[in-house]
Amino acid sequence: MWDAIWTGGRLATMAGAAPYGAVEDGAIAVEGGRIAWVGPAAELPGRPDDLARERHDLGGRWVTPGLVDCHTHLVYGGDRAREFELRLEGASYEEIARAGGGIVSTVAATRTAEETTLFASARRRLSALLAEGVTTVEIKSGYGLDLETELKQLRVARRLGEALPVTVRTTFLGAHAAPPEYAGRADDYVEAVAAMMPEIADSGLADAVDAFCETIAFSLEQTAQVFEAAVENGLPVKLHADQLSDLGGAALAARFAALSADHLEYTNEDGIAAMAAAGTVAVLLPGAFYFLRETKVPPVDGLRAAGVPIALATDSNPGSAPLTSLLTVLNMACTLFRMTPEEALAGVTKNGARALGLAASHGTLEAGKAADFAIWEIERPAELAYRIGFNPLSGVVKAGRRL
Ligand code: DI6
Ligand code: FE
Repeated sequence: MWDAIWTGGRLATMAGAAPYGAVEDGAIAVEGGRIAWVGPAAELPGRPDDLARERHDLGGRWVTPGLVDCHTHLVYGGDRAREFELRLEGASYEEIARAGGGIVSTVAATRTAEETTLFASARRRLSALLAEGVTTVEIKSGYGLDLETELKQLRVARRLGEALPVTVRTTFLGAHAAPPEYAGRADDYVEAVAAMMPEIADSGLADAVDAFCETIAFSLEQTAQVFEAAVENGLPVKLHADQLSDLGGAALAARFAALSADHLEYTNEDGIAAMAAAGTVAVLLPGAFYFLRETKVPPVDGLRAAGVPIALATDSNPGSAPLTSLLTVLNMACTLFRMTPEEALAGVTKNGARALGLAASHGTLEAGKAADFAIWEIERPAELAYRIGFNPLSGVVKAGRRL
């Protein structure tokens, strides 16, 4: 006997050859938090009532894998609404960053914030994501820029995963910006970040290491130094690459077998080829593109042609993407980047999981994977990307448990 079975629904398994991996009149059985069986109800090995202790009728609704938001900066203090006003008066994101605003202002607010305050504000943002079917989220540090505050952010991220029904993967982003005490001494700060790595790894609070490789942040050489320290300490890497200029960040990420290279607006052909060869996932962040009014669209055709898996994420952060709606990201990816609704959904399921190193356990509806799925009141999966600001979620199952 399985723990529970869901029947009478349509499944977008995101696995197999059919569009969306669709199964009409499908069934999903769960056992011990995992999917025990999934497929057409007609192929079940018996009558549903005889197969499971609990039975649920999906009433013709669609089921997708639980959504994965594979790039967020959810834990931070303060807000940047004033900076938003300044940008509307004509200041650019780079100008504000150079003038000591931007990331550094959030760093000041995050350093002084109590852990309970950080937890409460991040919990509200995370809850907004979960209300749209997210069951796995990545959360970065990067607003502490000293060991103590980076660990504080990572602890809050871990605690969020314990308090809410969501799998949290954490990322150490010490190399997000040089903090004020290292102003004009980026090389020294990079050395300090590399020196934090053993303690970060020993803490068990970080699942990966990220850096911001950009003219206004860290160079290729500085990024490589951070990555070397990460690899020495057994942590996989990912990179904010080629967001505002073509520094060759994607190729550097690939050289370190990065899980993902993210943003990629300016990534060139060589970067794409290197990512394809290394199996590095492209994480596109249309929310930041929209909010910064970028005009350079990431090379979606080139990524597609090279067979690089494309994931999508909110990049939820106070400066460039104050956004807590992954469904909105699906629409933006189609409208702004000309991705298909099917590609967009794959970007927040199968490929999002892959970007977190969770391809074997998450991201598709397949036997053996985590029983994380979302149930939607829709007629066709494309609706998830088509509507704006409408939430058709009707239920979520996390690790086999109905929420
Ligand atoms: N790229 C981004 O878009 C965010 N960080 C990064 O490396 C912006 C973070 C911020 O402005 O607070
Ligand atoms: Fe980011």
